Parts: sequence; structure tokens; C-alpha cells
Amino acid sequence: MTTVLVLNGPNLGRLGSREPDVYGSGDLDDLCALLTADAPDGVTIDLRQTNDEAELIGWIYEAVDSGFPVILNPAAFTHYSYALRDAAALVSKAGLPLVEVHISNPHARETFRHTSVISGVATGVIAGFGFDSYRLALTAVTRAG
Ligand code: CA2
Repeated sequence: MTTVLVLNGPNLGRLGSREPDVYGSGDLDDLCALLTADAPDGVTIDLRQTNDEAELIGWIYEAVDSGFPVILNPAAFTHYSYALRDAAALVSKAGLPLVEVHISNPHARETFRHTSVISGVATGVIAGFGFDSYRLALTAVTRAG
């Protein structure tokens, strides 16, 4: 039995309400239902969203202390939060996977989105596949071996 923490940063709570051309029309409840349906037996999906950097960092500590893999969409924090990067580094240092995900492909968007301060401490990065970015990440963190 394990729990996968699926952590979402600022403004992702508004998914489904605006910018469907960029982020699709589903909301976080839809995403949680997809991941729960995909999860192998014995894997619990714990999906959370916050606009608060400190809360997000606290959840990452929780993953480290509990031994939970992390799927992280840092949203705009991706591009500038060294505090979040330092917290994310603790996950891989603890021998746990942390997959950075994005719904859109930031590299195909504005220049400021081309930099991720998180990628260098992530186990892997998946971007540009809509909610399938998270589903692919779930496969990556739950596959045996
Ligand atoms: O593509 C992604 O998943 C992003 O992490 C989304 C972030 C953006 O800052 C990153 O560059 C790429 C923004 C999330 C904002 O989500 C909204 C959804 C609906 C309406 C307004 C914002």
C-alpha cells in the first residue's frame, strides 16, 4: 500500500473555468477521478492544490517524512521558486521519485516559461500532454523495478 501525492501549485484550482484552449476543460476533480481509476491496486491518490508556497513546501516535507512518491505541477512557481526547488531536492535525496508535470508545453509558450528551477532536482519531467502528463507520471512512479 502506498500513497502518491499529486501536488498542484497556484491557480490550478481554476482549471476548467478559463483558458480551455491551453489547459483543457477538465477540473481537478476530473483529474483526481482519472488518476484514481488508473491507480494500481494498493495505490491511493492524494491530490491537493494550493496557492501558498509555504503550504506546498510543507506537503513536500510530508512526502519525505512518509515515504510517498510525488507528482508535482508547480505551476508558476516552476519558473522562479528556489524555495520550492530546495524542498523538491529533499525528495530525490530521500530516494523517492518526484516527477514534474505540466499540462501545457511551457517551452512552446512565452520565454519566461522556458526556465524551470525545479527540473534539475526532479527525477523526470513530463509536459504538454494535458491531463495525460499526470497519468504518464503515475505510471512512472508506480511501475515496479
Ligand atoms: O502547463 C502547466 O501545467 C503550467 O504549470 C500551468 C501554470 C503555468 O504558470 C506554467 O507555466 C505551466 C499556470 C496554471 C494556471 O492555471 C489556470 C487554469 C485555468 C485558468 C487560469 C489559470
